[in-house]
Amino acid sequence: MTAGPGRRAPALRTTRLAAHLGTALGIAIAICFVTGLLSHWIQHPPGWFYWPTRPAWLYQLTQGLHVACGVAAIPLALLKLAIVYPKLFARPVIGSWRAPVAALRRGLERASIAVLVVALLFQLSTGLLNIAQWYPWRFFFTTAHYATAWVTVGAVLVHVGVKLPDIAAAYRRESDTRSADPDSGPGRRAVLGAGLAAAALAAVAVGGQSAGPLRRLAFLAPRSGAGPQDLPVNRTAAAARVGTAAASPDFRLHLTGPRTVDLSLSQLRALPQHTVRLPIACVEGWSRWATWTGVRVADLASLVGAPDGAALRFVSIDVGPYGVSTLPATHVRAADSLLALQLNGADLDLDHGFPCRLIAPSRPGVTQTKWVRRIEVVT
Ligand SMILES: Nc1nc2c(c(=O)[nH]1)N[C@H]1C(S)=C(S)[C@@H](COP(=O)(O)O)O[C@H]1N2
Ligand SMILES: [Mo]
Repeated sequence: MTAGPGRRAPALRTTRLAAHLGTALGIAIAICFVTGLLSHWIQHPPGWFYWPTRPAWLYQLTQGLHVACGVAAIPLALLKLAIVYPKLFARPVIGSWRAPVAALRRGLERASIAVLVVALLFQLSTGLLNIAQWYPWRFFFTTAHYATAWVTVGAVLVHVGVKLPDIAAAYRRESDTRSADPDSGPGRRAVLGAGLAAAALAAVAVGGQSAGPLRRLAFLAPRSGAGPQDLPVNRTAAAARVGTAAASPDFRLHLTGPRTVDLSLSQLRALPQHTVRLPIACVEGWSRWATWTGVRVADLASLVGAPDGAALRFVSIDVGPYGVSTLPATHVRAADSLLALQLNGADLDLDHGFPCRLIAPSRPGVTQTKWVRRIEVVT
């Protein structure tokens, strides 16, 4: 700090506060990054990737954390920006060539902050718009959100690396002066406390939609819980333009693999039926448990002679972006992966995928394909 002795305490306070807010923000960003990567890999699995079927709520947890920490990061990021704001415009921009190491460090610091601020604000705002279900850019969102995540994390690492001495000093000075400097506490603690409280409130207000008992507190959540059969609907049959085809009495489910089988709805109903409790856990953060009844995916796989390690591709009547999903072999074999015909004790509502839809444990909602028309063995 370059401030004179008289201004030393406030400057210190600011540095400490920035360090504490930065730590909280860093933790939130780290959780967002890891959970986001998981969600990305589940939907676009690299060859080495393995995602378990147990516990059934695993994806509900990771994605709930993703959304809650992302939302909590918004007040933390704004507060941190407000505190360090004057520094962003400090002169000289980089420094003198006479002290090249210091200038390099400063240049790196400023560049990483510029990238970090832009990338983080982009991540938080697009993420928020997405959970508010305003996405004029469906594809652009996932691709851009994923790519920018790497940029953000890279900028955080550079930023923390460059700032490490300051961060360490801020924490060290705090333990040195905690008792000797009683005045420096309350202001900083009040701001930090307010920031964390705002973060927690934001997380519960929006992210609480993922957690059973907290759902009632999720007053900012875009999901009211409305929808037929006590389950929200992301895309209705009308929006997907599948109503007529899905409700047609001529409906046939086509199974292709080593053997090819066509099944009518009554033939599907005549197969052994199983009932499971599984959640729909949407990538946008909302989730809801329900009781599903239908045919085991594993039974359908055997019906067409699928080999043991085969994945299955579920193709919907809906030709939109979420009309196809590939179920990995681990989930094909899981006893609670169903081609569901019923939801909460009644035939699926048209909006929930009548006549049949996929429901599997520990998977993103977006992969739980509705209005399934064809199941292919992937070789
Ligand atoms: N064919 C098809 N299946 C789909 C979708 C879709 O748009 N089309 N939306 C998915 C998404 S994003 C979610 S969260 C779940 C929601 O299921 P629900 O509408 O029955 O609650 O369905 C998934 N299955
Ligand atoms: Mo979803």
